[in-house]
Amino acid sequence: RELAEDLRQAILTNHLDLHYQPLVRLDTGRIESVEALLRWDHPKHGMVSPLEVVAVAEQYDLALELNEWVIATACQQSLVWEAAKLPPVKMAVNISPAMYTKHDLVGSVSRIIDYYGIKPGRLMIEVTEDTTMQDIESSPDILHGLHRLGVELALDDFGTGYSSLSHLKKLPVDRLKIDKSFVHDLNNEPKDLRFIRTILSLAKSLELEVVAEGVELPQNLTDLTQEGCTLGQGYLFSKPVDADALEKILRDQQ
Ligand code: G
Ligand code: G
Ligand code: MN
Ligand code: NA
Repeated sequence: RELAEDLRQAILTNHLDLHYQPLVRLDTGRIESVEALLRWDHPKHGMVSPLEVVAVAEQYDLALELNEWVIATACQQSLVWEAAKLPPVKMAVNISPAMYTKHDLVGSVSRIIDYYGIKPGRLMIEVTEDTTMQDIESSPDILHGLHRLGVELALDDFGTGYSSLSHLKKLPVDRLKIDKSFVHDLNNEPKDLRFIRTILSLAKSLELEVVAEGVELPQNLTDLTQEGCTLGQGYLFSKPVDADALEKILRDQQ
């Protein structure tokens, strides 16, 4: 509860931070987009895991404030990079379950992109497969609503949830992000390799892009490329870094 009060203050006073991790094209190594990841350096407790921050926000009715802070801050950063004439990259943000199920996500995103005047196509919303299942009835409407705004959609942690093919077919998402648990041991786990093959062929038939998360080893890159995966994210390319460090990475790529 004390942490919740601190979090409320941190949101209000802008004492949270976003780090950014590149998603790269596996063939060229060029950055295609960046994912914004929440960081909270608590004055007393030090770094608080984003999972805990999200859990506290969900429990103490701060999900709306937190998610709006994340979306708005990511949009501002995207505009800063655009003004600095850096190579254009899409900005991906994570949405928490309560924002999806209890609040007007479409309304919030709409207001924020209007307010900042960011190109909607520059913004990518990530929701986990599980979150879309929690609100299985309204999911197609929410996602269609976001699509109508022009933002892109990614299904996060894909493969760890229980969504069915028929569920997936109803969701107007643009990309699937294969959970890192299937990627890291690809070379030694025939099951994971078969799983990834299945996802790639499913994605092809549904005309979705696929991102492999948790690419850590050169061998992962080799395996994924061989299987025809085109986008990846992971420590092999870069860990999540602060805005200045990411700006430098983008600049070096010009
Ligand atoms: O960045 P890190 O690997 O520590 O993130 C741990 C988890 O927290 C990941 O599952 C990530 O999706 C989630 N996470 C990070 N930032 C955010 C955020 O801004 N919003 C939400 N809802 N989840 C986040
Ligand atoms: O759940 P989501 O995919 O949003 O979580 C992203 C999280 O994964 C971030 O917290 C990030 O720090 C972490 N991450 C990113 N790349 C790697 C990686 O190569 N290996 C591992 N173990 N974690 C990673
Ligand atoms: Mn994510
Ligand atoms: Na993920």
